Order: sequence, then structure tokens, then C-alpha cells
Amino acid sequence: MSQSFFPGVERIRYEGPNSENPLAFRYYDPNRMVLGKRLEEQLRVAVCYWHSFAWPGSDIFGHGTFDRPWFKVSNPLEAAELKLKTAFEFFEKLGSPYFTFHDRDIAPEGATLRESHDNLDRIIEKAQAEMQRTSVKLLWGTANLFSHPRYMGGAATNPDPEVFAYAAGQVRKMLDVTHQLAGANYVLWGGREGYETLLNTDMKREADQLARFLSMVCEYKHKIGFKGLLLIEPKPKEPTKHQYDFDTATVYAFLQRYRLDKEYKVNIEANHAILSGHSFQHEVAYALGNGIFGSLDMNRGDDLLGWDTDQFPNDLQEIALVMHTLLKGGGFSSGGMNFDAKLRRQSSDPNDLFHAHIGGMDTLARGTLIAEQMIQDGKLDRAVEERYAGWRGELGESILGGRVSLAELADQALAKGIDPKPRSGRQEYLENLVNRYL
Ligand code: XUL
Ligand code: CO
Repeated sequence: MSQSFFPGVERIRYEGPNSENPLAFRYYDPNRMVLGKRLEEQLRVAVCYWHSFAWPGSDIFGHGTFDRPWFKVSNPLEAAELKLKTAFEFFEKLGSPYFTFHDRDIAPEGATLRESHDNLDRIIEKAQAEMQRTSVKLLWGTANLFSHPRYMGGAATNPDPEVFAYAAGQVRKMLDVTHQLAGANYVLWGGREGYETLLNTDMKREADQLARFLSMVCEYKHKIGFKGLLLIEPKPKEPTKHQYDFDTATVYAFLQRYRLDKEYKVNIEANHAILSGHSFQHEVAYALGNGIFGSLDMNRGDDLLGWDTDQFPNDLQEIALVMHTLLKGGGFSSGGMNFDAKLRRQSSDPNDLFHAHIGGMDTLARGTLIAEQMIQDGKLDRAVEERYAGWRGELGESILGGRVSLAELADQALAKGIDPKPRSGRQEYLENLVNRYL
């Protein structure tokens, strides 16, 4: 077997905030207890295969910039094996408990669907051995239903039912593989499920097709006894102009309309939230509030760019607020934090992969410790509770309890001469309070 791709790197250790070692964690101490769970279990960090091992560093203007040995191996299955070894060397040295992958990240597409399945089987057997050797687990599997030209007009929403059938072939296989690898969840991101122009698109029909696909997927999940969550990943645009899974609220309405809301939850991605005109925290709060929270794709965008830049998270305030919302909502069940994040094209040294993930994990850890303080302190929660205190009184309870009609309430307002006084929302006071924890 090949040699190490990261020869100078040992297992990354927690060394505390004062460490000068760039290849150490300053905040990510997996064994530290946070609100009754080990930090590692609160965060459930995953490294993604596609950005870190399959992407060559190309963009629409230029070729790959990353000199990875598996890109130079001409036999695609041998290349996949080398990539697999390197990926597990990385997961093990980083100490990430989970990873994620698409079918086509881990094994090459063959000339036919059957050949692709066979390629996948060969590599998955080796992946299973690596998982046993390292104890690294699968957070979720997924199928790539967007790269190949056959999917240019969508997968489930394609005008051609044969494309739908091909997608069914890929998803059944990846559900089987995810189940075989004891994956904790299964993700569906509708990369090409959207449209460019209504001149050639029947939106209503495409929604029906997508719903049919999703119900076939959940029927199959139950048939094979896969216990993980099925997760839809919202994104408002890119690659299509109008993506059907625009944001969490849109996905929730769609799921309810087709009676799929008990079967699917969401995988929320930070930069997708921003692209949809929301904050990451808003999306997480919405999903928790409606019982459809599943998992997170961690990354960040760039304020000056309007696309999915997939940078590693480093905004401490954003992460602290998201973790505050998430931990108050009970934290993860089977979900986790998948780094759907990539290096910049100029970060071409192998060790840049470590710096990126170490920085990301430290930001998540530090944000979580800040969120723990906010929760234990209780000041932020008390401010919100006080703001709604009236609803716990006689008037509020009679309204929400359905004990008064509109007419009765209107009469009461007249009879009692109700004259509500505006009260401050104290936003700046609360913002200052948050800054004190950072
Ligand atoms: C694309 C994206 C995907 C999904 C998995 O923006 O986020 O990588 O996470 O298909
Ligand atoms: Co994603």
C-alpha cells in the first residue's frame, strides 16, 4: 500500500487555548462535558468526502490546483482506493468521529448503472474495513443526482421518466449502502430539482413527481429497516435559478402538502440559509419549532459574494447563537455537523486540510462553550420569557385556550377600556449582553 499523504502530522490533540501549535485544538476537547454530554457527542463532527478528497480545486475559470496523488492514477478503481486510504488517514489523524459521501465521490461512475453499482460495492467493502479499523462512522450517505448530463433537467423532476428511473436506481443503491455501513441518516439534496424558465417547465407536475420520488424513498427505507432519518437539504438557488427546496419553511409546506412531514426532516446548511435571505439561526429555529430539525451542513459564505462559497466556519458569534438555539431545542438526535466546506483554490498544501478542519472544529467547540454559558446564565431566556409574560395571565390564556370569541374579546376590550402601552424590545441591550459572553 501507498505511503502516508500527511507524513509529518500526528493525531491532532487538544492542547488548550494557549497552545502555539497550529496542528492542535485550542477549544475542541472531545471529552469535556457540555450540558450533560461529551463535546464530541454534542457536535458529532463529520468530514465530507466531496470537497476534501474528490474536488481538484477547479472553478469555472480554471483547472484543479490540488496536487493529489489519486488524480494521477489512471485506473479509476485504483485511484478510488488510494483516495479512500488517504481520506481515512485524515479522519483518523483529525479525530472526526464521522464522515459523509455521495456515491460518485467514493467510487467511479461506470459505463452502465450496473457497472457503477459494482464499482461502489468494491470500494464500499474496503470502506467498511477502514471504518472498522478506525471506528470512524458514517453520519449520512447520499446519491449524486446532479453532476451527470442526464440530470441537467432534474432527477425526480425531469421531463423524462427514464431519468426518474435512473435516479431511483442510484438512490436505492445508496440507501442499501448507507444501511450496510450503519449510516446514521440519509440526505437528499435536490441539486437539479428546480427550473430555469417557465417557458419549458410545468411546475405543478414537477412537484408531484418529486413527492412521488420521496414517498418511494421512504417506503424503501422502511422495507429494508433503515432506522436513520431521511433528510432534505434546502437551498434557494444554484445550480438552478429557482430550486424547489428553497428554505426550511418551503420544504415543510411541501412535505405537509404531500403528507410526508412525519417521514422527512431537514439538513440545514449555513450558507444555503444566507442565500435564501435568512440567517442560519433562523433556519435552525424554524426547523426545531416545527419538529423537522435533523442535521447541519457547516460552512460560511462571503458577505460580498452572492453564491455558495462553502468556506469553513469561523464566525464565533454566529455559531454561538446557533448552538444556543440548538442546545435549548435538545441538540442532535441522529444528526451532526458535517463540514460541507472546501479549501480556497490557493490552499494547495496537504496540511491546509488540517488547518481548515481544526479551525472549524475549534470554532464549533468555542461557540458551544459560549452557548452553554448563555444557557446556564439564563439572562437571554428570561428576557424573552418576560416579553411574553402577559400571555401567561388571565387574558392571554383565555385567548389561546379558545375560551373567548372575537366578538367577546372585542366587547371586553371596550368594556375594560383596554389601552396597551408599548414596551421596548430592548434589542441593543440584548446585543450587548450577547457580546459579554463572546
Ligand atoms: C450543495 C450541497 C451538497 C449537499 C449534498 O450545495 O450542499 O453538497 O450537501 O448533496
Ligand atoms: Co450541503
